Amino acid sequence: MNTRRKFLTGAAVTMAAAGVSRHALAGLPEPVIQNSPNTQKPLIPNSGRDYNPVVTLNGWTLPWRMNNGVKEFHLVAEPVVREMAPGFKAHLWGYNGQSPGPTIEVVEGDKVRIFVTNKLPEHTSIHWHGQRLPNGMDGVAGLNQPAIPSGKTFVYEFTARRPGTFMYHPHADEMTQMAMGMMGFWVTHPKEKHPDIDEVNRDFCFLLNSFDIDPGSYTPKPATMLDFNIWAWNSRVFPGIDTLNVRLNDKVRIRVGNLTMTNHPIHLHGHEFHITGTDGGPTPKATRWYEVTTDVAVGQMRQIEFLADEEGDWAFHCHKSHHTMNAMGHDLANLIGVDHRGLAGKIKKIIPGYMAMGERGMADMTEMEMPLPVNTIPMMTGDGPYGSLEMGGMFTVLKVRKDQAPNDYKNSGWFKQPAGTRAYEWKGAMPAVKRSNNAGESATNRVQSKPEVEVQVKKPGTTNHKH
Ligand SMILES: [Cu+2]
Repeated sequence: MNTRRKFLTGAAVTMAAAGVSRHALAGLPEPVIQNSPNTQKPLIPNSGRDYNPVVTLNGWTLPWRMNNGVKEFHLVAEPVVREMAPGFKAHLWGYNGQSPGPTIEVVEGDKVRIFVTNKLPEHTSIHWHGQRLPNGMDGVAGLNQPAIPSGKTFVYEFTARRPGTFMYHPHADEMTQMAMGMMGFWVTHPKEKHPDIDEVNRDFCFLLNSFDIDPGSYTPKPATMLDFNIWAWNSRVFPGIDTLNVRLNDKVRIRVGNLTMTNHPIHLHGHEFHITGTDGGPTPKATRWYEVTTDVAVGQMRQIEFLADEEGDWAFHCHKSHHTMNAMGHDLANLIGVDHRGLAGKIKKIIPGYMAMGERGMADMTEMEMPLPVNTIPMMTGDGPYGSLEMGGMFTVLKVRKDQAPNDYKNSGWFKQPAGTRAYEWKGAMPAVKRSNNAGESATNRVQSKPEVEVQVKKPGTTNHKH
């Protein structure tokens, strides 16, 4: 556990007013607004019970005010401009200056009061996904409460009854408001040592989210149901997603919540992990087994833990390969194997600027000097020490380093692989190719007495079965 220290709010966090006056203490807490899309330092608690804080990937934790033993937070639902990657800004809806909203961190048993101010052009509400709370605090507009009208502030009050990882999001015009980026993370730390919750050295969290933003435009299309083109972690896309920087032999926890409209098999290289928690709470230890990929379904949270005992730069990504792409067109013709020679020149006479692509696969896309519309990033990008990674979207790197200091989250650059430990080119003689003459057959010989018939169809009614 950390020794108690002063608030570390990060340089980019600005208080809406300097300090809190005695008068203000009786009223609404000043909202804290975040201007930066960078991963902020963990927020060391300065009041209430102590805990080991989380690090929100490309995000931040909301500071609170203690008021007569109640932790008070102020969320402001509002339109925001979110930088999703350098060179690509999106006009989203979020909370307190960013999408997703800030992470809320409390301790099991904490009394919590959340003021929600609605600065959107339409009504909203907040549902506290996974929490045990009074029915009137569950946030389903129309069912549990009237929606929060534009311009009004509502107050949610409940006790954080069970430890775990939760999410928050509107439950009013959900399709629009979630498609616009309204969501956030909530972590309730255990109040004492819990048999199924281990202490870890690094505790990361982020949400999976997706958008449909046409290349060259800024605003997501809220009516899109499944055909999204931007696959993001905390409203960032690779190479805009920060790396997870850890020290060799750190025990690492990563909490991943899915508020997209499809599932994401999240895959870690170089290590095996346990699922130590879901949005239902910590998983009993006897139920855990090792995985390297875990599917996070829609509306689910999965919490993974592992020992980072292999030094290096390890890919960490969604295993749906079109989710590691940015702004991809959905109607590309299949050109693999098509010989364009001679054709491109002829087409160019009719369509100036025509470019043949895809006949050797899509990797050439990363080298193509194709003019992009403003506010658009290439489909597959991000350079590593050995060239383009040909990745976008839901991808980042786990960096395990011997010399990473215990509370340091800095990116230390590319891993220097020890000599003789990298894949290398074969430069010796190539043996002649031998072709198998029974390729595709089973390994054991078959005696074929009559010609094979692929399918035998019997029309209903013509069978001479006798039962
Ligand atoms: Cu995915």
